[in-house]
Amino acid sequence: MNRALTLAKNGMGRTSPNPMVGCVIADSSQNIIGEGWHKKYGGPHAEIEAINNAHENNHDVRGSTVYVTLEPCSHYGKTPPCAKRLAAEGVSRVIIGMRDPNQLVNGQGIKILEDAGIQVEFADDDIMSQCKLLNKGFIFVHKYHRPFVSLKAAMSLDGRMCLDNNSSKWITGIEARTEAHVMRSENDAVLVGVNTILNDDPELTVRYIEGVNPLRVILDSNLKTPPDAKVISSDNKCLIITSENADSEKEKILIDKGARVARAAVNHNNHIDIKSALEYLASQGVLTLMVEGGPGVISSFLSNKLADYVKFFIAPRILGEGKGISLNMNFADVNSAFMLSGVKSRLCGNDVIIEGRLSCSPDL
Ligand code: AOF
Ligand code: ZN
Repeated sequence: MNRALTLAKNGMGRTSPNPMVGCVIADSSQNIIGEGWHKKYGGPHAEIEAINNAHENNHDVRGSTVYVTLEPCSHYGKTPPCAKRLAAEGVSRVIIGMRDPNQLVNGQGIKILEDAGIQVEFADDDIMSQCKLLNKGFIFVHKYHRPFVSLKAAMSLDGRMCLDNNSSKWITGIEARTEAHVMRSENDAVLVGVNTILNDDPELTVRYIEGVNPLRVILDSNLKTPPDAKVISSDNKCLIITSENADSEKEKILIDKGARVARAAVNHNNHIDIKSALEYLASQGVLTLMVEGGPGVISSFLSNKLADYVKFFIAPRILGEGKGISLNMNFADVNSAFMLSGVKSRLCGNDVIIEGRLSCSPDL
């Protein structure tokens, strides 16, 4: 199962809106005779890749044990059902990392296998939680109809994200920038507010490491994004979410420059409604979202309790007045305030990274 998980991760950035899946086939002496993973959206599923790999090496999979990180599928989608193929191949045992939350499958893959006389078992709890964590976005979209949201923010020791004049570029050191690029490559989309575009003119791409560029999303209710902003390019991966009544002339200019523009509901402050934006992103195949915005955007995800994970970079600086995360929230006591679980912390250059799962996030 560990090997199957490692293989699954090879699909990072290429499988959404489908899951990352890995599969290992072992003979009766527990020798690996085939392995595969889901390489890209629309392509063969992991189980089929592993069966083909075994056949290419002249191995017979009859009587074998199949280790797969996700319940084999039961439906005719872009490809025929893997559970039926496994039954037809005559495998004896299937060990599954997690049940498929997709309603098209959800238990029916297991039923096909069992009806064919195949022994089906679930992996242990530790493996199961690793499988769920790997496909947290896939689970969230199927269970909660929104992406899994990770907040990334850089701040000073006194909790400031920028100065009073909004200047915030490079609070943290160069090492932290590489970390942010790793995080971008692990998410389907990265989101900022228009103020970050106006203040910093970021590219929001993966450059310091090798990895797939995420969709770049800007919350911009009045279409203030400058048409020559670096974030817009002709790769069809820049999406501006604006309000119903935003100026259609401005929209046309941005579309001509290569941006996609979508309309979403706004709240009483004329800010894009976070829940509507997330539902729209899920409908566009975004399973995992990294929020890299300034204080306003980070605050609104937190105060709407629509954030699941935080990774905060704390720089050894004191910025004084300026802007920090302001929540407009009051907790009655410290214990009822947001908590992180599974906390990890480490030094990154001269900055400290603290990350963990937020207590307001629903179960995987
Ligand atoms: C994958 N890769 O390795 C497995 C999947 O649209 P389709 O036909 O490719 O089916 C996608 C669904 O199949 C997906 O949502 C999930 O429920 C199931 N299993 N999908 O893309 C795989 N095993
Ligand atoms: Zn399948």
